Amino acid sequence: MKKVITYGTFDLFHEGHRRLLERAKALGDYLIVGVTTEQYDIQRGKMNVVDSLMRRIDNVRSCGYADEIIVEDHPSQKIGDVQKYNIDIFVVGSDWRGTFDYLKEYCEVVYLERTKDISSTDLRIERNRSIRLGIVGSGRIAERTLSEVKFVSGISATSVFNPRLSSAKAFADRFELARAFDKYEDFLDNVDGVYIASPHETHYEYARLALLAGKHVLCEKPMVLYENEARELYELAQQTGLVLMEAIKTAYAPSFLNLLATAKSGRIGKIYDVEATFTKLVPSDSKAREYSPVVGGSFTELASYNLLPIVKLLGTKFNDPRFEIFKDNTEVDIYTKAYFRFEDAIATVKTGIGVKSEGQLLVSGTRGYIQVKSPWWLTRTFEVCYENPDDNESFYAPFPGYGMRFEIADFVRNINEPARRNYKLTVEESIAMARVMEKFLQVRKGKS
Ligand code: C2G
Repeated sequence: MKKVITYGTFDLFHEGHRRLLERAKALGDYLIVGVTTEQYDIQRGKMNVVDSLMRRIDNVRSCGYADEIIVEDHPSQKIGDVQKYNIDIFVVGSDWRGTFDYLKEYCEVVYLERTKDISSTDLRIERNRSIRLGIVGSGRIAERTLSEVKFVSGISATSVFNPRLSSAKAFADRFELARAFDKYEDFLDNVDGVYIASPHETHYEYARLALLAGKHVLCEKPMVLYENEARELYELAQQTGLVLMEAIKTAYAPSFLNLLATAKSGRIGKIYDVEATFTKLVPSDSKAREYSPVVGGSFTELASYNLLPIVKLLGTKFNDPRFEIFKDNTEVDIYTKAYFRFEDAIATVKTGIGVKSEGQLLVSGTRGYIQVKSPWWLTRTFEVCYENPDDNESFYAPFPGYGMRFEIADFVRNINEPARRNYKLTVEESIAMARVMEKFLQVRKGKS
């Protein structure tokens, strides 16, 4: 008898799950399905699981392919199960290709092509339909975000748009997306929400058209470069009852949220200073996005991150920022320092694509300071330091993968619960960031 095993969360049981189990069963005579526990899903960074373990087991059972159902509750369980149950074939979807090759020592490992379009005609499954996410742009950031989508339940990337059809098609093939488009309207017709990761200057138009077509929008930072554009988009989202979120991943990460709560709780006293640095050396190249003449440069590329802790901790009521801009031989800034004066506090942003510095975040208060070492924007640990170093405290929270799964999870929750407020990055804060970008571009232009 040929024994097959497969594992999964099987949340919001859908056509992709059913087809996977059907094909897994067809590979042998006896199918064992491992269903993950809540605790294990939390541990492995799976977000937004909706159904209880019992319900997920019931759904797997009622689809009729499993001969036996077991529970998976820790990372190293698979090797043990393969041995214990005398397994011949381990099966999983192709979104995990390569990950489980270590099992080849114990059994055959088969990656079955994942189902690209999970819409189903089965009524019971249809009720649980996932949000169909369309990807705008097919560069590196889109790739990274895509690799995170599979960790969020209730959403599935199905389509990609690129004005160059060949690029869209190559991307769809590589990431097993159902459809590739070069016509934006057709693309919008096929999705429920879009993730915009195209060049900065195109965000506004893509976001506007998506909202007008009734689609939710998650837009890479900087969402827009002009204050009135930000206002217009948020008004449009409000009028249409759609979700519009600026994708600054740090804003949604547990450790960063913990840092904000710690700083706001008065632990370091009254905050007088926030200093945020982000530098990323990029070789000078006129073809690189970072050096694109009008909207490239270190500040537009990186400052959204730095502005985040400033607006979160000190608010949005600052005087016009003062910029020190260094251009070297390029059209754009390779290093910028920006000063923000609040009524009784100051903040500094340092960004560099041609100058390297320690990428730290430092929040100074009357009783102590909070320090997050580089790379602070991928916040994992932070330290609260006092006059007496013996009193210092360390905090930690995981930041799995590339970290986009938190913002994607919030995007899904905000879509499913329309009354929910996006307190992690408010409309006002996002608009304030656009105001800063606009001011910066004005100043930089004036200087050229
Ligand atoms: N799947 C699929 N097509 C989809 C979605 C999922 O073929 N559109 C497959 C997955 O590749 C997996 C199974 O269905 O083989 C269950 O998917 P999930 O519930 O998302 O579970 P997953 O997180 O993939 O867990 O130990 C757990 C395993 O590592 C897999």
